Amino acid sequence: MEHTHPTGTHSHPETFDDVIARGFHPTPTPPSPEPPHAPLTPSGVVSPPHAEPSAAPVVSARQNQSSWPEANRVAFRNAITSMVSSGKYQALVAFHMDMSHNMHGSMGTTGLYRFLAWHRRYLIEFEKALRVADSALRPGAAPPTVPYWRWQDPFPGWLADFLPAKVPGTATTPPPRKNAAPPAKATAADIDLILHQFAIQQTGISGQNDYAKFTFGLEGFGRRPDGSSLPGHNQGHAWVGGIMNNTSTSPTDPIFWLHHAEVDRIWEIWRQVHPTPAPPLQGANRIMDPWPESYDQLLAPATFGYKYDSLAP
Ligand SMILES: [Cu+2]
Repeated sequence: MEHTHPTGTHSHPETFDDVIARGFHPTPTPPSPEPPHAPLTPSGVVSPPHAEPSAAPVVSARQNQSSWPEANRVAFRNAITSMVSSGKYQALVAFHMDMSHNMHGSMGTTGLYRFLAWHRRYLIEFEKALRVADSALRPGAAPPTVPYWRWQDPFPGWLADFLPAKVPGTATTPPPRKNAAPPAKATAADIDLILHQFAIQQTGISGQNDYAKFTFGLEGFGRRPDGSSLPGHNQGHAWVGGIMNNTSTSPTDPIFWLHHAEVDRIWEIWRQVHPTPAPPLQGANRIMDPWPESYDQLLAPATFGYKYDSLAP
């Protein structure tokens, strides 16, 4: 079956409900292309990608949205509203609409393997833009981070009705959120299964390793021991509904960033215990385009200025 990945302006956009119904289908591993755009120094030596300032970055803790003070919530909303006004927000959404980045398991095996690192790098890009917008509004204030939304918690009430960006390609306001099953979103017991019983997952990939089994469950393709669907990331998108259910334009909803911060945090919780398993990505597939960092370079959040205030599920 041909899988299509229509854009948000398509009359039948692919939804996360569609992805959940279709399930994961492994695809043959493509040949290993050379990494594109390898920056060369005059001596021909590959330079470190994405040269950072030599000073160590300030490392800020991403926090649980439910315990965020009102001042942070106001600052976060104001910064996003400012990014929408400047067009920066829509430019960020456009990265996710470019399916050539191959960053979801709905696209096949390579997408499954790229899902976590690609979205980590995407959140870093968002957080940088958030800091720029906030520093213009609140000069000298502590740099904001993206908070995380634990899936077992209710939808963050402080983001209710906050949908400042229009649907890409149209001038329309996004449809309202559903914030209800079906599908159910993950419970604490489901997150425990994702973290601790990942070994039961059957990806269908030959030679699947622990990384494949873990990310398969976290992205939302997994099964509980009783055979029922194990809710993860995909189900969170579909549960929120509205534009969050659109596989292409979902970052239009600001909850996207908090939802993916939780994906990233759960990955980090798992990775502390399982530091070795890695996706068998080769060549350019290991580079999280359109950014220059490889999978391996994205394994140290502090390098990118963040950590989590808690690694408790
Ligand atoms: Cu997502």
